[in-house]
Amino acid sequence: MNTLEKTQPYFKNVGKIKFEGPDSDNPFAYRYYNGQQLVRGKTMEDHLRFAVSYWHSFCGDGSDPFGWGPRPMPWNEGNTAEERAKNKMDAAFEFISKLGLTYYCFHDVDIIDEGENILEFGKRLEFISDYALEKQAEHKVKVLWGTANLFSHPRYMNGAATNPDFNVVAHAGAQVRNALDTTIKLSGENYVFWGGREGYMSLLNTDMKREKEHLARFLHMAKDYARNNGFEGTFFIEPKPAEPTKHQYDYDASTVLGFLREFNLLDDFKLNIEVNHATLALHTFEHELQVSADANALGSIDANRGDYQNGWDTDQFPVDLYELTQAMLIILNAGGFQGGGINFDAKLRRNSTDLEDLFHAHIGGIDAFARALLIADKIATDSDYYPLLKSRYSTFDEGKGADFENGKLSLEDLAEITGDGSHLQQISGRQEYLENLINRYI
Ligand code: XUL
Ligand code: CO
Repeated sequence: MNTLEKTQPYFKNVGKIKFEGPDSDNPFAYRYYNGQQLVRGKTMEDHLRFAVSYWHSFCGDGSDPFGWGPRPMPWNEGNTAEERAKNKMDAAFEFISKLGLTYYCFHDVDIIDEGENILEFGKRLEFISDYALEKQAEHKVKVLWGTANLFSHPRYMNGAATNPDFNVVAHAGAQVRNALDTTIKLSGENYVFWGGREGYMSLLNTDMKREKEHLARFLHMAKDYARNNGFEGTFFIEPKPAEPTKHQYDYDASTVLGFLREFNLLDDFKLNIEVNHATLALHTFEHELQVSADANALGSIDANRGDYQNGWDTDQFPVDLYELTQAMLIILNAGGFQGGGINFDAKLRRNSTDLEDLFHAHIGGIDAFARALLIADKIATDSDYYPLLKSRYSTFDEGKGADFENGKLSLEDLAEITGDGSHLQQISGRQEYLENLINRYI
């Protein structure tokens, strides 16, 4: 008997997760996520475009800086890298289909071990992507985005595209070329750059200007290569301020937009906003979404949540309806994602060690987002939220306010209009009223 027959299916105790409605007491059912249900003329599935992330769900064993991983991962069995990679892929597709989802996201190193060197790694990627093509067709599952892991291997300790040593930059280029080839072969809809080590630990040994120029040059090369090889999807940059480096160049959405604009990359690149990265940058998730949406660059999101007491990237599954409702209001108002979706960049807690825990985590996150979508839609259609927001700026809709917006007034005109200032009124921002409004609809 080979390992495959012995262990499959991996999630024996769980069947297909179905929508059973809010009154169901089945923990292995959706209460709110009903993929085919229409919201504003579009199915929930098309609004939310959920993806399972390969790294947390099938590679992460729960290890942390203080201890090795307690999580059993039966799919890690196998005598060769190829066999192990196939087993892991079987587990991944079993899981994604049982959740009834359409997408997954991966790093190159998630789907097969690197091996001896980059040439060997390239061959292994060709092998496992052949298998992925079969699995995708069989399960009707697609790639939301692919990426290259340019941060785990020690060769990248000083950065990848921003490494002060050109030889490492070239190696990163080879790895990204292979990851792009794999993504294109699997009809991946997008490609992500998260610059984990593109930044510095100390400014004392860093020529920041030169490193950022190298990053831009590298992104242009990757984009040109992908476009020349038939990739029509969107590239995403995923901002994060720090961790693992002290300072990351893709600090937050505003910083990344400035960078993309400076280096003429805005036509091809949009943003992938991650909740816990936003809060590490001392912003709310909603703030980062709004900054991206205002620039017409809200590409995708990495869904998770941080911990209010811990300062690091805890990558917990999302559960907070109040926060998610605010996020969905922005996403709906932006007309949805530009090419992307909702990738669960979230991991189980170290002590969640049952195979079923992976289901509870995803079901919870999926239902929380579905519920937030329904609530946000109700707020948008039934409440006075948007009219109130709009009316706050109504003095700019006509007369002198409209002249101001249209650039028809000078500073002297403003002084003349205000006169002695005696006609100014106090107008409440009504923050608490709006906070209660959100709660009312939850
Ligand atoms: C790390 C992180 C990454 C990216 C992909 O904080 O979010 O997993 O999403 O490299
Ligand atoms: Co992420």
